[in-house]
Amino acid sequence: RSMEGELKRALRAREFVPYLQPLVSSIDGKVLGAEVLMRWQHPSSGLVRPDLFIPQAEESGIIVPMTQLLMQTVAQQLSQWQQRLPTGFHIGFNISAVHCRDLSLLAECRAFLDHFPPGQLVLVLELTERELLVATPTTLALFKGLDDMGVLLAIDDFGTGHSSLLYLQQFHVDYLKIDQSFISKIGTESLSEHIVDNVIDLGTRLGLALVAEGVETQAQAEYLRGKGVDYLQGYLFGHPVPLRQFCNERLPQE
Ligand code: G
Ligand code: G
Ligand code: G
Ligand code: MN
Ligand code: NA
Repeated sequence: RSMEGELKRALRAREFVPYLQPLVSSIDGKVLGAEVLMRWQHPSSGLVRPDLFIPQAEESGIIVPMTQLLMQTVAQQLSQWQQRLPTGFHIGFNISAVHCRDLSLLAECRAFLDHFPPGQLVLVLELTERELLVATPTTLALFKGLDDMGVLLAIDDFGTGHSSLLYLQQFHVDYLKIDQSFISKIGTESLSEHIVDNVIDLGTRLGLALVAEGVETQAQAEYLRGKGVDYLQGYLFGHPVPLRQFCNERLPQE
């Protein structure tokens, strides 16, 4: 069977499952939200990491129904934890550029938010800086509609691409997620360590909230807090785990 056929089979069999990784405040370490990371629970190969199937899913366009199903699954499962979800809890999904070619995301985000009382959840869409969107009437209408709905937009892998101020304004960007390749240089006392300062300075000058990804050490966390980075994510605070485990272990007790 072709990879595309195998992905279609897996989609029908609902083998793509949500893992959640916490997003914490750099000030007090409080869990403010989570990023949803897709995993493939393959019947014979076990758990497959996304870098092994997301690129092919994007090429064939199957990533769109895969993401739609992931959003539905997360909405259904998470709504069962409503009593323990703090008000304003952030839930982030990774969205591929192919998903932004029409306006379907508007209805999908609306359906997601409809599972929760107004204001309880903040929906965040993460778009990678590696594949920047072109400003067309459709993409501008899409992101205007999302903005009107209160959906936040984050630029993922920030620092690896080349988003301009105009780009960030046109698409109503709210957050920049600093790529983990920069975070890993903190504390190495190398020339490349200083690149992270430039990325933070750029983000700060753009007036956007900053999230650091891939934080693995206390030294990195302290450095980032000192530089005014508000949100941290990484193995130091928690690995991506199945949704139910995340809710059991990381949501505040009633
Ligand atoms: O979860 P992990 O660390 O293995 O993620 C590897 C890559 O796969 C990251 O670039 C991440 O953004 C991407 N990824 C994970 N889940 C999704 C998803 O649901 N949709 C898309 N488009 N990318 C995802
Ligand atoms: O591209 P995106 O940022 O969506 O992907 C996040 C990826 O980084 C996921 O594959 C996730 O499992 C991984 N990740 C998350 N935290 C850490 C970390 O602290 N260290 C490393 N090496 N990878 C991480
Ligand atoms: O076990 P794990 O690698 O996910 O833990 C990483 C960090 O997250 C550790 O600093 C640990 O103290 C913290 N942590 C683990 N579980 C919880 C939890 O249920 N609540 C909080 N607040 N922190 C936790
Ligand atoms: Mn991401
Ligand atoms: Na990233």
